[in-house]
Amino acid sequence: MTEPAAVKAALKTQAVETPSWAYGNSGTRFKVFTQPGVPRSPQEKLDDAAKVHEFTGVAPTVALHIPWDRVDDYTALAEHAEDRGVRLGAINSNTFQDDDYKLGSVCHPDAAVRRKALDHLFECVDIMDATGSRDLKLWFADGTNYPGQDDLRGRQDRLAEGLAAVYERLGEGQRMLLEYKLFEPAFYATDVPDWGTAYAHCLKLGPKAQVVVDTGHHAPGTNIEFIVATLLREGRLGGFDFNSRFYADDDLMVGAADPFQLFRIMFEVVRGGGLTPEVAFMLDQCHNIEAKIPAIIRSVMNVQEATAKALLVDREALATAQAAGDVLGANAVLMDAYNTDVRPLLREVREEMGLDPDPLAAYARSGWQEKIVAERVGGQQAGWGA
Ligand code: LRH
Ligand code: MN
Ligand code: MN
Repeated sequence: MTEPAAVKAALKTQAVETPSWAYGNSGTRFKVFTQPGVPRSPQEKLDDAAKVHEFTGVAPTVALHIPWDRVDDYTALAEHAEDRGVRLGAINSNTFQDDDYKLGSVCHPDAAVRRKALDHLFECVDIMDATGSRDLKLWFADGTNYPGQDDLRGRQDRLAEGLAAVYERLGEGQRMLLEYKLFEPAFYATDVPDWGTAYAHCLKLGPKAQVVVDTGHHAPGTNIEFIVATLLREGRLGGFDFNSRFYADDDLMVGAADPFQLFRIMFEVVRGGGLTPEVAFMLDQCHNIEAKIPAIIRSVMNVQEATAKALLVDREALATAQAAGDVLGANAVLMDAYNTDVRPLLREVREEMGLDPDPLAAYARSGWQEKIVAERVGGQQAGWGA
């Protein structure tokens, strides 16, 4: 059994990055619902993210999405974040919302469009230079809708060329995280559909290229913890986009649909030595119908609970049962940890960190929600889900 003090220490140093776009209005292709008090600017998104960190103590960084968070002065934006006790995290590129990208971005058959996409990716690296961000997160909506529409192999060649150019541009201490997604918006063939494709490209590029696992980007039934174990084993797990799903890329609160899956993923992270800053634990969610800041607090708490349970697995007993071929015994060790109520432990952790043991209640009491509802009129759309 892992010592309680070690479990607590690990939980105190855990860091969950929240996404700027989760603070804005969002919805589905049918309707974007507006909520009172949502941020009107990237600065206000950071103000809200700072509240999540204030009440959880483990959400010190905020991911940006460009151009959704475009500002004139990124150094000033980083200072704004620091003044509020948070830092800017991963820079997410966006090569999917312009008309030019109808047939793809870095995989597009037209060199001029590929150039435009590349220029955007270079701009993102410039922004990282200004913000001090370590990670460039790349997700490409590239793909085709019909067999024969474009040459599958040719698109891979163009992708490799684009990625190599971005890799070249990375500075000291910077990384690129390549995100895969099974389908959507392309319905026939996506150019980076799975971890194997992402891994193959990263392997060719070099150690600064890492794979990012968005938990909503797989076929139903996919064993995501196996992918996590494999990538960690190969030293190529750059991070997560956490969220949960019932059907496709639902972007619901992490741990809401399947807390057992989140536990299994976190167990492989712990088992593989991945609970380190080398693995970025990011949320990628949209809160279409629920209140945003409390939903993000809840999500951070869900990650903490899964992590606590993963840390509580009696690894020695598990190894003994596994070596003895004790199928039921080994399974029971894992389930014992999963079935532990870790909420009292987390309350203690928070108290020891000088926080309120109940972050949601503390936020509700803080008056922040009333303040932003009163002060902010005309909140920004997240830029996603419209
Ligand atoms: C794509 C994705 C990717 C984008 C984000 C808004 O589905 O997961 O990470 O940047 O959503
Ligand atoms: Mn994502
Ligand atoms: Mn997604």
